[in-house]
Amino acid sequence: MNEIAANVLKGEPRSIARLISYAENGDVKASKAMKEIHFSTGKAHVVGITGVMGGGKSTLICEITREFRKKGKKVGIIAIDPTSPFSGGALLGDRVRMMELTMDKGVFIRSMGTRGMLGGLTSAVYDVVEILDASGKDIILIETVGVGQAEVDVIKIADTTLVVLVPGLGDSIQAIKAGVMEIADIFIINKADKSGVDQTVAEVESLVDLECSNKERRTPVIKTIAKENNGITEVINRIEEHKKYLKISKEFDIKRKKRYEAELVEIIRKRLMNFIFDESKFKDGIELLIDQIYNKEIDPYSAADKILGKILK
Ligand SMILES: Nc1nc2c(ncn2[C@@H]2O[C@H](COP(=O)(O)OP(=O)(O)OP(=O)(O)O)[C@@H](O)[C@H]2O)c(=O)[nH]1
Ligand SMILES: [Mg+2]
Repeated sequence: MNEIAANVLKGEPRSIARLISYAENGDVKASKAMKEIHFSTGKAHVVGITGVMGGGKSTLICEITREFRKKGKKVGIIAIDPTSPFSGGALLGDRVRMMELTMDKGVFIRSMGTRGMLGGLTSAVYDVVEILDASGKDIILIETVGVGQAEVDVIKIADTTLVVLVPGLGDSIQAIKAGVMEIADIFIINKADKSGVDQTVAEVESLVDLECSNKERRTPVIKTIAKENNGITEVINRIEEHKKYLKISKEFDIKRKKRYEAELVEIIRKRLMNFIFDESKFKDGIELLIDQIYNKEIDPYSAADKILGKILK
């Protein structure tokens, strides 16, 4: 077996970090190792955490991690495009607690940017999930920031999606409008120490009533004060309840297959794009075709046929 793959399977942190970097850079060393580790994956439960900016997602992740660690579970954390890891707050909210997690060998934390992507999650996230899974993590927590495509994309990867809202009409309505209603497996109303929390809970509950009236499972709405570790046990219980529900209802298989579908499409897309734009013989051809399109010597569709014809021949 490939050395880096073998070390990842042993859970060796430096090899995990190195393989992730290879994957992010599209290094051939990554695909070699990725091919081998796949057969040791599938055990980790993947939890996506999304929702309003500054809602306490990182603080929640920190507390959820601490709770799972008490149960002896190993945790992988992926923070996608953290807004201000070094200025505003630490990557995981509270600096002291974040430090504590960084020192813990049972926790692996990685932050990733979304740069270079046409919206949505960076394709390397699929690789990172596979790597952390293969390395023996029981739970993988993925935080996405802001409202947009990344939020919606995270459900293609996550088995369970947590949507974090905070007291205040504006925020909750805004998040729900953004199509968050359908992606939530669990709603969390964090900052329950703030005024208006009961009203927000009632609003979300009534939206859940509408959405789930003809569904097998009703999306739970949980109040938390992440900063004070309040309500976290309930969050853990609900994640475990949802995991059981997925297994019983067979939704688990559907979700996992969707994830592999998205991953496969992404790998093919990336390879095709590299093939077309990076190979020098093709690149010249493309520049020539662009000139021809510009000069009205050829139309874009016929130019695309020419390029694809070279690949599909
Ligand atoms: N009052 C109150 N503040 C909280 C609570 N949980 C987190 N915070 C604070 O809210 C701020 C934002 O917390 P983060 O955990 O960084 O929130 P986030 O959602 O990860 O933020 P972004 O990643 O920037 O979108 C921090 O100052 C936290 O200390 C809570 O339950 N109550
Ligand atoms: Mg955060």
